[in-house]
Amino acid sequence: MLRFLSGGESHGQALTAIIEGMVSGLPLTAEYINSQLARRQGGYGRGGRMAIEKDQVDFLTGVRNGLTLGSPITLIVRNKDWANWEEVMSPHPGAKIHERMVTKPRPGHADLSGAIKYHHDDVRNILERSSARETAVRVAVGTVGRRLLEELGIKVFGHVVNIGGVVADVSRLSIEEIGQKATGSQVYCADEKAEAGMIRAIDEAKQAGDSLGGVFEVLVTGLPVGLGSHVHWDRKLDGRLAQGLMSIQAIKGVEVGIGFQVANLKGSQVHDEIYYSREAGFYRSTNRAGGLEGGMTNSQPLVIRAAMKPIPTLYTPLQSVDLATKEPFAASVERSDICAVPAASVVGEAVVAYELAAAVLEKFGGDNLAELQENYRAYQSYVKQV
Ligand code: EPS
Repeated sequence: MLRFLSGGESHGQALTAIIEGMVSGLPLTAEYINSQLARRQGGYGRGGRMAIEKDQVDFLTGVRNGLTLGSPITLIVRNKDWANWEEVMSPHPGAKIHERMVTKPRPGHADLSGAIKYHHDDVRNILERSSARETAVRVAVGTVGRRLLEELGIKVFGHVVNIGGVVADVSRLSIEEIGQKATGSQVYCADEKAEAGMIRAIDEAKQAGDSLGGVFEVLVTGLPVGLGSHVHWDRKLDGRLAQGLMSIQAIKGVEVGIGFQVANLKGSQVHDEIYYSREAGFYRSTNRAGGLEGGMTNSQPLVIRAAMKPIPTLYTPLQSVDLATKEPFAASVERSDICAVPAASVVGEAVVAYELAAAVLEKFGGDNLAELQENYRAYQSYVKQV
């Protein structure tokens, strides 16, 4: 069983994670993970914090000589901004907590519910952990999963399909073309015309002191049939993927395949008919299900989208009430991203890669990469002769 725990505050010393259950013998380097961390830091619309951070991972345990050991892998991503926060965020008694105390809960954040629930009169004790800064280490964790998937020929990538209502049209592009075009784009979008509109929308939102959300899509190719299972609710892969994506900060909805459109269409327009040929085996001519049927992969590309709300830390003040005085006020902000949908697409890839790696390890098992690959090959031979 693959599992992980993350720790860390946005302006604390570092973000950390421990991953347990990865096979031994998986080639893994910090450079490989760092390339994904850099993608997460990019994207048009980010704020001042990204000029401070240059996220780099270190392995504290579980990796030796470029290979996983099979033991828990401890990852650390240090916060450069810690240097400016050391006295305020110090773990030791005497920390200068009053210098940056927050009593004004921001609408749309965890601030108010968290402060009440955890008995804090300083909202900072909530916002430091609820911050999307945590996604840096989540990308590092997911990238370990991505590495495993690569060994089986499974490729995961994400692209932005909507920012603030500017919608990309990728209907004429192949999956490979979407990947290539999104990689060269400032907003990780494969449609150049929409990209220009998205950048304009971000500039306008910035001018107006506002923020923008959007939608990203994660695509996965090279999947075998039968990851996940129909037999019980907590083994259904669509459920696990949705939970992973919904747990990303600011994500408000998840769609698989044609998604919510299914509600408006007839059954004959929704389901992917089954065909067979000697060369291809069982195949489909459509992929409306987005590669998942009955909680399992069906060997078609996985297509999953997530909707992100506009970042609720706004330069335009929103009405709220001070926790200490109970006086109304209009929330103000010193620093914020305008739009983090491109970054979220990288986080989404990582989350999907992690869940798929967990499903791969569950299905094919083994303590070592070679053992897992052998099991995978045997399954592929079985599937070919069905
Ligand atoms: C975030 C607020 C901003 C973002 C941050 C997420 O940070 P700060 O409060 O330090 O300006 O930059 O994102 C990251 C630091 C990151 O690495 O993505 C929030 O409140 O969620």
